[in-house]
Amino acid sequence: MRDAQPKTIYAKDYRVPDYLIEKTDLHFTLGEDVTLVRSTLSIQRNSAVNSDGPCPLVLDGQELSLKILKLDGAELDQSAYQVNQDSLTIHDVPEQFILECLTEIKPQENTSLEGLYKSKTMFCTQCEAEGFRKITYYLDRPDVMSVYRTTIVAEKSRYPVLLSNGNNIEQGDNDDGTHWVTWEDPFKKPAYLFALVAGDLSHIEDHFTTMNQREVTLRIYVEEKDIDKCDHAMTSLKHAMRWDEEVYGREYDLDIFNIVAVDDFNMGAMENKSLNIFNTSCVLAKPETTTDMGFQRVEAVVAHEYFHNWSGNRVTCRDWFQLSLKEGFTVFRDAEFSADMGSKTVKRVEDVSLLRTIQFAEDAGPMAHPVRPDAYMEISNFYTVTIYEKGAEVVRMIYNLLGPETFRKGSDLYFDRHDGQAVTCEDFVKAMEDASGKDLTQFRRWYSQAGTPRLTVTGVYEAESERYTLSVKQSCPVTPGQESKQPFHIPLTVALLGEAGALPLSLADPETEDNTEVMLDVTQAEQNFVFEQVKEAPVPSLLRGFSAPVKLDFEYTREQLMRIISLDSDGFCRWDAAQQLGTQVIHEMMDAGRRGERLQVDEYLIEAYRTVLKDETLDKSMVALILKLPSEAYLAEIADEANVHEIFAARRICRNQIAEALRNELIQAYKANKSDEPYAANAEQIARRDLKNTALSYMMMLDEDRVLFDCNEQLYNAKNMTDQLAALREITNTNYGVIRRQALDNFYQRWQDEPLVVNQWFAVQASSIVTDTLDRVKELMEHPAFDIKNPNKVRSLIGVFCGQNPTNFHREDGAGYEFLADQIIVLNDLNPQIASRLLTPLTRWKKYPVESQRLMKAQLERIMASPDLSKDVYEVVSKSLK
Ligand code: B3K
Ligand code: ZN
Repeated sequence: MRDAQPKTIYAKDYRVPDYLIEKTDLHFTLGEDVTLVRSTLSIQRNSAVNSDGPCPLVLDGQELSLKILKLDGAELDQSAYQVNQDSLTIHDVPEQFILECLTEIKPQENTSLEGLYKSKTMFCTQCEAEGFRKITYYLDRPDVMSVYRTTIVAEKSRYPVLLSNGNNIEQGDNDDGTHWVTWEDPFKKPAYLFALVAGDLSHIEDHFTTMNQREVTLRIYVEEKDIDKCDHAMTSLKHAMRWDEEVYGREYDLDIFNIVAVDDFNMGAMENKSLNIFNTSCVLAKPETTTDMGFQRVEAVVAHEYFHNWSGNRVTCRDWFQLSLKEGFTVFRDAEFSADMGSKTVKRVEDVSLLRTIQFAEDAGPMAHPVRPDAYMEISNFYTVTIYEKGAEVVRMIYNLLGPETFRKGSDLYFDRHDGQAVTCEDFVKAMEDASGKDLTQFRRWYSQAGTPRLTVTGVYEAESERYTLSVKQSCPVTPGQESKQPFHIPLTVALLGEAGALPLSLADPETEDNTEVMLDVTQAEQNFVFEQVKEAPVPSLLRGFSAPVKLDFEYTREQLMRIISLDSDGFCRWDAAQQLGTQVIHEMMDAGRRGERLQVDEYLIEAYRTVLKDETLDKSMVALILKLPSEAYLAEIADEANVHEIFAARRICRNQIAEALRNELIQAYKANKSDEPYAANAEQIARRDLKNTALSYMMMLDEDRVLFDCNEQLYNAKNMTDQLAALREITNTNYGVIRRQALDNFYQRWQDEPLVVNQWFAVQASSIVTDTLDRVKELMEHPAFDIKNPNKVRSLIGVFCGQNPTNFHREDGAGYEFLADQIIVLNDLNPQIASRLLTPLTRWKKYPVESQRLMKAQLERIMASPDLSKDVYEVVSKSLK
């Protein structure tokens, strides 16, 4: 292990900083071997700390080589300070002083992609959460906010573009072939929002006039070869800027907003003040090379990072335990934005799907943590679906509890009250409480209790008294460190469906227009809700819009589910009812398989799908959503013991029988949704392509030459990447070795110069169901286009194989597990953040049959025993083995 015993940091130990840094002046000399960083910091004692005695100054710093240290102009003697692995301590300092520090760093050798590093030929930074300490000695914590002035010196021919936060205030050329630029950011910010970029970049430029008529210059910097892939990001940025003004009243606050695309990046993007740095995968898009999902991702991530300018930058986090304060809120904001830009229902279904598979699994695993964690060893491990997606659901529940207008008052109050401050989740809830007068005391448990609550609901109809009673029980499983849970405040939105549609509800608020829907406040372990004057036996439509991040059990009959699918006005509930129907059917097939009987799909499901396929009044996106069976990942998540092979087999046979029974309808849907119109990433076209490709995917189960021909034709003639990749995915899943090989080779030949498309090519192969996929993945790791130092490549090949190919990853011989452990051990040295993220599938070992458990655990133990484990990997492995 690198650090003898990684320390656990506890939220309860938070103390305000002893010192503050008023001004930060940075001077970078970028070199091909070393980079020199001169920092000049105006430091003073924090008046908020009540102590008179002397207090050493402890600055964070890692992997720095200290050259000079001066206090108020005088160089410090070595006896005046102490340097160790993680810090620089100056024993005795005055109340107020200037500290000058010269350090040397080696960005070229920095493969962790944290701090200052090189991505291909350009320099770039990633400082969140604790990367700034790899640049210079500093108080690298978000509650120390400073004004930055940054000068960058670099060779002009190699690095014509030099960028940092704020405004470019001065620049010039030197005689030695270098040039320099000075940037000044007028807004105080924590070090994690610092950014620097130097490279040979091209840009597109546009302008935005804010609601108060301020002109903002918008630029997107990319490599010259990608300049034709920036328009969508620029349009998305302008939409996001307008949306934030209209929906939240938030205006942009500087004259310039820059986005830079880099190839080597640990996550999607980073919201550095006025200089957002993006993974190329989240900014570049054009129809020929980018799928519909890719277009949507660019729009969402551009918006997300932009929205951080208020929810994150203007108002930031006091400490990293508050991470969801900015991330949960910003994800909620970007989800609402995407819903407004495209299809609301599809966006909601996608988000709920992700939550119910990935986040619920995290909540049930060894790394489960509350939305506001109490402790961590390595904060990078806490950029999780719980902090982001569950955090967004918590904000959404507040939104639903308060209603849109009051929520807006709450957010206005929050931004006004805390502008320029580093605050806590509690401050956010308090602002919402103060603005609404609503008591959120019990609601706050969503921030402190981990685990997914379960609601068990039953309904009783008494015809004589026309009364319908819903009984709701809530519980929440034990999670690491939390043995017992107190009841949550759960907003449960319901409707009652009669034969012809939703019934009026006695419990509905008389002031709202819609008297067919009501939000019930579930606050106790057991609670009854009585509806009066219910004229017929209803089918309850529960958790409408997925009103809370919970698991809900209600024993629906198939007829009841069908009523929801056919007439519920809530898109989420219709989709969910279809998922429940699919789940019931697949479970029955699995039971039959265990009894040694033939697996036969229930006619009822086929008829339901037939009705949906024929219904011309239905939205195409809804048809496509309903036709998709519950995913293997979801079926595994809801199982007590996940038998992935059984799930895979039952689901596949189910798909096969559906395809045979609905052959004509599917072919009809496929043909009817082909189109020659020019590509647009709008909701209507996306829905049509989705339906067409969902139909194709079923048709390919038929094993008919004609279908294979159509699929090949789509692969070779499609004018957009969505259709091409859908066809390639199908062919890659077939057993026709020659056709498969040919299709993959051709695809690579065609797209070899487009790294993002090559990543998709890796991913399609890594997710293939053919049985020799692991061998192919190993072979691809030797492919010239693969690079283990590039996180996108690692995610596309290793990540997809281990995380999205259950049958092959869980091979019975354990070779999948061994392969992953091998990669973790290599990546642990190169890039600990990526290594630790990749570990996730192994951490879930307790979920699988006992023989798999043994094999998975053995690999975790092997990783644990390997030398020099990073904090990142150590934390995840040690918690998993507990
Ligand atoms: N705030 C960054 C995430 C940084 C992750 C650091 N390990 C991107 C985002 O959420 O917008
Ligand atoms: Zn974010």
